[in-house]
Amino acid sequence: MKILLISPNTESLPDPVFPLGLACIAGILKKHSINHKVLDLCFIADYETAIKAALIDYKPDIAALSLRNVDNVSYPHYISYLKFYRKVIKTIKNYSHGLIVLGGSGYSLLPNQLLAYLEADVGFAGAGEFTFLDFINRIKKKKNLSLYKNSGLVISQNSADDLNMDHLPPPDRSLLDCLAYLKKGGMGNIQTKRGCPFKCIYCTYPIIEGSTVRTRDPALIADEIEKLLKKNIDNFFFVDNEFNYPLEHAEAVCCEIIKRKLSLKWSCYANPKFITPGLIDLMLESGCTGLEFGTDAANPEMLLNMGKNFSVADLKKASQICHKAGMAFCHSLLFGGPGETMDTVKQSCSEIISMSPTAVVCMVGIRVFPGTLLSRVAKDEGLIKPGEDFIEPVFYLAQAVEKKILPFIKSWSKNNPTWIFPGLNININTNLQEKLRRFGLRGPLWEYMKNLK
Ligand code: B12
Ligand code: SF4
Repeated sequence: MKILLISPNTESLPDPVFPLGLACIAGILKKHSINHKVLDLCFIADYETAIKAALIDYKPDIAALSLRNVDNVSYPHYISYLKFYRKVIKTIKNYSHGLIVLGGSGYSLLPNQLLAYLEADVGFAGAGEFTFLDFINRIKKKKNLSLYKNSGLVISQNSADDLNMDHLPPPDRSLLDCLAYLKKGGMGNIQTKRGCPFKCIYCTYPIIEGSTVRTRDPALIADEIEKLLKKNIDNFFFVDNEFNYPLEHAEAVCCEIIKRKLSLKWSCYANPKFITPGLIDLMLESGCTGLEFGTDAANPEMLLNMGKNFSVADLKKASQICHKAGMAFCHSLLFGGPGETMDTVKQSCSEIISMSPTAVVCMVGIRVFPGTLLSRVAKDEGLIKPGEDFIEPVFYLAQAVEKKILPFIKSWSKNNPTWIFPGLNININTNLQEKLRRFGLRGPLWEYMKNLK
């Protein structure tokens, strides 16, 4: 049995992202001595030639694609990656009769729809290590691959909550060019846990990872970092939904890094509710250069509507703690959720200004995915029609702000250069990003906004 793992993610904004999910699958295949190779299309200009060469040379039984992104979830400058994936799959079919299987975070959001749209054979939704391994073992026993051709079969990791992360092998990065990502401004990526128990109305993370938190042993995390440091990867993003929940685990990870005297820079997403001076000190001491709060709004009504588990007071307190310790921090805002008015938008803006963050990343309109609470609201409001397949994006944008928000943002951003609006290419775009990277800037670009202040 030969498996070709393919990463077709070529997005370079905000920076090229190393295919960690694919490396997790490579890790389990390696552990079980299953013959596999990797084709990463990220830095390849001529994808057709690369695919042809890989398939003719290796003749895999299965081409397994890791679909990280569906689209850039950005409004109004929206980019879909699906047409490119379709071309990739067409090319694969030209040179291989093997099975085509799909997995990945993006895939997991629309498993049946994408299997049909991309005309692949089998899909794996959610964590893929055990489901994919089981599938390969099943095929090996039956010795009949063709059973699954065009099967429409979607296998879900429905017991994700039972998955003990410490039983998993570490991601295997050996068949990928990790340094290429760093050179282009990307980061090494590390997962310290899976799952999120919170219920923000639009959020897909609990769908992808499950809602029960499964933490990894800090010693195993530090082992993984040590190995990467030996390969000169010294700038990391901790990819957890919320690095600082549970607080004790986040502290333990920092302590392990400090104990081993590992020299790295890292950043992460964080929840303002679980920020303490002690944690921020440990984060700084272990090399953290900045954290990104999933704030969404700074107005009591909108925090409630968005299902957030913190208050404006929590946001202020977390911001103050960061300021006091000298930690760079960014608030991510999402304008246009249910109940948003221009008054709530303006209130959020002025509250955030008073917190004086290093930068603000601001999205307008929320990409709706099935299975979220927001999709129910959107359905009730008639935004989602029966039979909607979500392949073309549906953006939720409250009617009260629909016409006024874009002009407001254009004028707001003129006086606020540290506010980034990715969906409007304001204060970030490919040209600017390339220029900054040429100066050798690494890590999240928003962290450099402090130089603008
Ligand atoms: C961390 C993160 C980031 C960081 C990444 C930093 C870094 N250097 O790693 C940053 C902030 C840079 C980022 C940027 C973006 N991100 Co992001 N990100 C995430 C996040 C939170 C974690 C991703 C991760 O690493 N997970 C850990 C790995 C191990 O898990 P995994 O990839 O899912 O892999 C598992 C399974 O999916 C499966 N699997 C994976 N591949 C395969 C293959 C096969 C064959 C099988 C069987 C199984 C399988 O098994 C794996 C192990 O269990 C996810 C949300 C989430 N919780 O998943 C969003 C997410 C992936 N991002 C998303 C998006 C949209 C983006 C951006 C386009 C946003 C933007 N407009 O800028 C950019 C794209 C960047 C790029 N170049 O691709 C979306 C993608 C889905 C979608 N809507 O299209 C997600 C799901 C969030 C969301 N909004 O829903 N992101
Ligand atoms: S936004 Fe953050 S806290 Fe809320 S559900 Fe998603 S991952 Fe969890």
